[in-house]
Amino acid sequence: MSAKTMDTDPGLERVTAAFDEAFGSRANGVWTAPGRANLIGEHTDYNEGLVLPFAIDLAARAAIRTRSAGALRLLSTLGEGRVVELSTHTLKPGHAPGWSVYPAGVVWAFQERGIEVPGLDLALDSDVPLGAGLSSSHAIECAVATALNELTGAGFSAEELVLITQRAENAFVGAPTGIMDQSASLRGRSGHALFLDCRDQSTVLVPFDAAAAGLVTLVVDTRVAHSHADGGYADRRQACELGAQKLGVAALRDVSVADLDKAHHVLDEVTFRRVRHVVTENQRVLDSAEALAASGAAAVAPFLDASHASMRDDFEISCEELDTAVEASRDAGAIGARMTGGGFGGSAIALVPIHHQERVREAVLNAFARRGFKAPRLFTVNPSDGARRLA
Ligand code: GAF
Repeated sequence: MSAKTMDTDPGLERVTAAFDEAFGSRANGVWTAPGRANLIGEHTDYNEGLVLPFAIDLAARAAIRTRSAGALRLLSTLGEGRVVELSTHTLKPGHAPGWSVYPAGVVWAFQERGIEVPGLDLALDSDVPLGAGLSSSHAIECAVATALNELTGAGFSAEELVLITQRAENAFVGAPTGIMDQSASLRGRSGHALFLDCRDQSTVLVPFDAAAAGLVTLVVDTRVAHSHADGGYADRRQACELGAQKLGVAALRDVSVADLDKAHHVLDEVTFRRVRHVVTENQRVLDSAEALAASGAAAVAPFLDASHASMRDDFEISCEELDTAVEASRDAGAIGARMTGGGFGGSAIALVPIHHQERVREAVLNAFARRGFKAPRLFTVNPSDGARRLA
């Protein structure tokens, strides 16, 4: 591995050292995949709608060496230092413990696609905060999928890898998620947000340069842990499916803002509000992508605020900590803010003028302290490249 790559990714040294120590030899290679922040377009992906996420400069890494037998030996620097031993021959949903469900799920999903996966020694490391709504699980899955794609010679396209990692997440991990997170992690590009049509996986890379607009993208990790395998996410997905069925469409993607009046008479009050969120959110994604392309990062700010209100009031997936993060940052000078990701905890993002950054950070910390919430973690993120081989 070159000195240059070692310099540019501090996690590389960590993961190779962990690998060497656990397995007593060198890895064949190290692959990385980033977490994501979603600029806008929440709970639209599984409704075949539109999203505008970006890959962030926090990532997972997988150091891997192939073995001839079917043994999977898995280590995570975030675990208790214990190597989890599984077999490629007997993998099945529900049988991989703790964090090992993510790499094992990807191996399983490759096998399901007819790819023979050899035995593997695999060490994981990540600096994507866990359970913070920044897609730490997909970062691991996408790093492992990118590695297996090369090591097995499978040669899947990015679009196929998206579906394979979604299958791992849905059927092996047990979280009924859509395709946004892995698309951002696999297909993101430095300096850009990824406009993705989740119906056909077509994409447009839209330049997203906060600094050029005098802004930073501040993340407020509320440290309220969430899991998409919990009931809330599945419940919202079901409400959307019910709405689509009652409205006689294949997916809520097919409902426009102009159709909402009619939908009001057909749906019960709660389902209507769930539907209204998705329909108006799709429109906000379109408007945001256009505004971003035409006028730069500051132009998306009003859509972030409207998106947060819709998630808080119509989709009901925010929580007091997320609302506090959004309100405090807006009051202290952020030009737009919203919760990001699946909700029920996790993180909010705020577009903050660089010169107000300290004031906003302080205001958020103070607001959390006043309300007796756990202190949030605050950091900035930048759009980064998607999954790739590091060394
Ligand atoms: C989670 C899921 F993984 C995504 O597929 C998406 O539905 C998101 O929540 C909500 O927009 O991150």
